[in-house]
Amino acid sequence: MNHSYNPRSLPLNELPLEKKTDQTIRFIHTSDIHLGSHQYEKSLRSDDFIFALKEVLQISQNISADFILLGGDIFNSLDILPGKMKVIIEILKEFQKATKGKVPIITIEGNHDIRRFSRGVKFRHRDQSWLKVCAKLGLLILLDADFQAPSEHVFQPYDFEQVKGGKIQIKNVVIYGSRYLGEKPISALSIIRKGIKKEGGIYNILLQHFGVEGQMKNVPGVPLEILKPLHHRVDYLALGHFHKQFILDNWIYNPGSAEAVSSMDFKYNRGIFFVEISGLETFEKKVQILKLNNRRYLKKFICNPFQFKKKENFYRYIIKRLKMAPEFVRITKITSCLKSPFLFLTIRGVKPFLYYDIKHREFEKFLVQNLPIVGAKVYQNYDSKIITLENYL
Ligand SMILES: [Mn+2]
Repeated sequence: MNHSYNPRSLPLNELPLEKKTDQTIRFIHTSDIHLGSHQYEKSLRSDDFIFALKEVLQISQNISADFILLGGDIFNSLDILPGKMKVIIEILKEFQKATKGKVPIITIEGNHDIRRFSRGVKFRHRDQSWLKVCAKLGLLILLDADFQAPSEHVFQPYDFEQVKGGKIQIKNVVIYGSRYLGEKPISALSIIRKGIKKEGGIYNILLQHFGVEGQMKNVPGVPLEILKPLHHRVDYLALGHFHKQFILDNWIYNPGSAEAVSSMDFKYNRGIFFVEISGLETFEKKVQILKLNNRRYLKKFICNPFQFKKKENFYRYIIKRLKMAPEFVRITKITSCLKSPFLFLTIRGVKPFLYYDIKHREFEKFLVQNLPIVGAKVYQNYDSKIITLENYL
């Protein structure tokens, strides 16, 4: 299934600087930035997501992109701290200024962008999102389709005055997009297909927020067979939703999350796509995978030598052992290091006393307080049958 997957990635300093011809279109395709993630737990970590956005914009500027595609889940939820939102708006404004408004950012709403998240309070979705606010401010183009309309009107050209529309043409590329339609939007996909016009000399991109079945274990997605009829009208299917990267049959592209949103994400192949389309009729496509400068992570394994009588002693022993690790000795010397890592810790050896059950949350918090790390995930592997990090990597 993954036969067309090309895992080569390009170091950012080797990006092309040559001038492109008038017939070449360049764009960046990224997704799932999850701005606002982890904001309450650790401010430093929440800035990682903003940094990822900034980096995407910087790269787009460096390669003289014609546009940027964001495949949804740009925000983690409707909850975001005002201070963070202010920074995001400033970054988008600065980008617009630096590129003289000539590099539109085109996006759609993912499931997270419209997620109700006010804890404990029943909140009815009122058709609001931060993406809508950004679109109203003229900072990005938010596409959506009208599924009630007859097929020729499902995708209306984007109207900048009304801040509304389902498609936009940039040079000889037409980008179609709609909001999140559920995990398996089978019937909506047939409406979408009929709404897309296939014209000679036009390269069609469809921007969607869903996954493909089989690409992530136990995560529902659209069967590949259902997508195949779309290929007659869509040259490049730009996806978001699955945080793991995949490329299928040389036309379905999912970049994966821009920064690791959960601890699982650290293990996935992720990045952004740098796409070049050249030739007015032939549309030769070149796709390169770029890796963003994401938060680093460290894997450590500690063998517990004996049954400590007190939990505190066990905790202290683990910290002492970790502090001796060369990586931490180095990091401690560079204080307030922005790139302090995320720690994956597996503890093996002698099982601690049953009466002090190690609570992962509490232990992880303790590790963060006592080490130069930004977050931690603990695995206990006293019994070899337990699945640990090693089984995944
Ligand atoms: Mn997501």
